[in-house]
Parts: sequence; C-alpha cells; structure tokens
Amino acid sequence: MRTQTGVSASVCLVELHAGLIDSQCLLGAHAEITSVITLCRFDVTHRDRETGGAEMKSCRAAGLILLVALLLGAAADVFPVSHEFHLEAEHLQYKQPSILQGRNDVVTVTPWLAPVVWEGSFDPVLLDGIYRPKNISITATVFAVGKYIMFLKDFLETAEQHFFVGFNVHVYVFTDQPKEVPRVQMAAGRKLTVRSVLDSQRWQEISARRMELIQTLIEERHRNIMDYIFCLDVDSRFHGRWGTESLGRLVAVIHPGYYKDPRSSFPYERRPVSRAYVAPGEGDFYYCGGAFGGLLQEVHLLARTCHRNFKEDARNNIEAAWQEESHLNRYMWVNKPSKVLSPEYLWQDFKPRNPEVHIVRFSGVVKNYAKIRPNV
Ligand code: UD2
Repeated sequence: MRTQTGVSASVCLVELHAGLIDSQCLLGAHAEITSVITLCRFDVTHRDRETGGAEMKSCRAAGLILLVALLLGAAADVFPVSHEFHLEAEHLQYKQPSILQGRNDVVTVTPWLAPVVWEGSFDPVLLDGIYRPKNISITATVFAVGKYIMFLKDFLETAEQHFFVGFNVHVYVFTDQPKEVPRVQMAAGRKLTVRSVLDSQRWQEISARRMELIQTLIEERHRNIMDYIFCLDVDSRFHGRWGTESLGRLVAVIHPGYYKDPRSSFPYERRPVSRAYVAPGEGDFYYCGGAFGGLLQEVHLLARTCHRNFKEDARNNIEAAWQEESHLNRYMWVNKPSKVLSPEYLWQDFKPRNPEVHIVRFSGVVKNYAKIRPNV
C-alpha cells in the first residue's frame, strides 16, 4: 500500500510540477495520501481497544513511525532530482566554457535572469548533446491564408534546412487552400499536417484568430505531452540554425524594429480600456507576434489568455493596435518569458543587418501589403 501510494501520488505531483496536469489529479493524490493516513490512524485506534493500555503506546509509536516513513517517502518522490540539462554523452567534445570571455557588445541575460540568446552566447554542440537523448519533439504552427499561401513553399523548404535539424518536428499548416500546399521533401522524423481554416475579409482577423486555433490545436492533439511548440509567421524564411538553444518554458523573440528605443515609444496598446494595455512607464521589451513558443502547456495558457482578452476587447468594440501581438506583449510583460531570443530570430529583410546581429536565422520577407492582404 505504501509503495503504491507513494508512486502514484508522486507521479501526479511530478507532473504537476511540470505543469502538465489539472487539479483533479492533485486532488486524487491528496485524497490517496489522506486515506493512507486515516487507515494508519484507524489501525492504531483499533488495536488500542483490543489490547488495552500496555500495547497502546507501542502501537501509537509504530503508527507514527509508519506515518513519518510514508510522508518522507512521499516527500522524496515529490521533489525528484531535475535532469533538465543532464549530459548523457559524457565524452562529448565541446569548447571549454568561460565566465570571463563571451559577447560583451550585447546583454545576454534579462533583469529577471532569463537568457537572451545571441550568436556566441551558447554552444550548439553541447546543447544538442543534452537534448538529443531526450527524444523531444517540436511542433511548429504556420498560417497561410488567402494570398499568403505564396510564402509557404519557401518557409517549409528553409525550415527543412535550418529549423531543429535532426529532431522530431511536426509542422501544422493552417490554410483555406489545402490543395495548394506545396509538397516538400521532409527528412525522417519530420512531418506535416494540413488543417483547413476559413478565409476572412480582414487580415487583422486572420492574424488574431491564430491564438484561438493554436489553443484548440494544443487541446485536441497534445494534451499532457511535455514537448515544445513554436508559432511562426509564414511570410518569412530561415537562413541559419534555429535549434535547441531556443528551447524554454516560455519563449519570446525581441522585435528587430524597436530594441534600441525607449519603452515609452514601443507600439504597445496604449488605451487603458483594452485588455492589452501597457502604460508608458511599463513593459520590458517589444516582442514579435511573428514568433513565440515554449512548452505546450505554457503556450496553451498564453494562447488561451490572449484569445480571451481579444474577445473581451471585441465585446467592448476595441481592437488592440497590433491585434494579437499587442495581447502577447501585455502577456509577456506580466508573465516574463523564461528565454528571450534576440532579433537574430526574426529579422526583417528590408532592414540592413545591425553590427551586433552576427547572423540572421529567420527573417520576414519584403512584401507588398496592398497586393497580398484582403483589406488595407
Ligand atoms: C506583425 C507580426 C504578426 C502579427 C501582426 C499583427 C512579426 C514579424 N509579424 O506582422 O505576427 O502579430 O503584426 O497582427 O512580428 N496571415 C495570412 N493571411 C493574411 C494575413 C495574415 O495567412 O491575409 C497570417 C500569416 O501567417 C502572416 C501572419 O498572419 O505571416 C501575420 O500577418 P502579417 O504578416 O500580414 O502581419 P504584419 O506584417 O503586420
């Protein structure tokens, strides 16, 4: 009984620690521990009546010892050793790390101590060595609605070359034209699923609706799986490695257009009536709506919250300045990302590369908005 309870209760609590289960499971675990405690008590009381005072004390002591042992056992299970950065390949050769040398032209950690990922701030060999044995899988979502279907081929082909190469990747394409989805040769372990969505007369709606569909996708397909998801703009292409260095609980990408500006001039939603509101003296960075990610459970929470707030705004006849990007920025200010990707991870092709950007990994292509959007 002890072992069984210890195991099931601890599995439940470990999952809860990883944020993967709902409160029902926790209640189950709690009920199980409580019922064992009650049984122990009953056992001791029952013997007391039968054997009289002489055995009473020893029974109580035995019961207490059992109870303490049980609680200790459960506690050991509740706080398991974390293996997040466990290195299985002990003989892996990689460059010696240093705390004295590295990037000194950019900041590589936020004030809340989340890494800011720049070229030169991580070792890809080491990181891949850590993550490869874990058999993780990465979901990517991309929307190609209306004329944006024209960007899909390039997006998919370059993703094959640079996005989590050598890992399990599942790309979900949401489109109103499933038959137009190009056939792209995918490596082993990588697959593509096409999902139909309706077109819209407003690009703002297409863009913002993504949060709802991402929320639904995670609910339908990925419940309780501890894997990662990245949600990306289709009018973009990969140029360089985007891999395990980007993994984290909640991941945001710094927008290339504003990282040198004071936060008072960020294009946050500034009307207090909106659920996306950020006041002029608030906010950290301006993040892209075109790329974000993290653990499925975290991104589910983000998408659900942004979608709910977007709907709430709509009920009050307000649409945030940059639709779901505004809601995302509000969310990321309140819920700080655990990893921040530098503008290397979403540059814009029309901008010349700044000197601190040593590599452009992913960038938005130049497009003629008037020609490709359903409305202006
Ligand atoms: C920014 C963001 C974008 C979104 C938007 C505000 C970046 C690089 N981009 O880009 O993510 O937050 O502001 O709403 O941060 N789409 C279609 N069909 C359409 C219109 C849009 O499929 O007719 C999809 C497509 O995946 C596209 C995405 O929505 O990549 C965003 O639309 P956009 O690229 O036109 O938005 P943009 O350039 O204003």
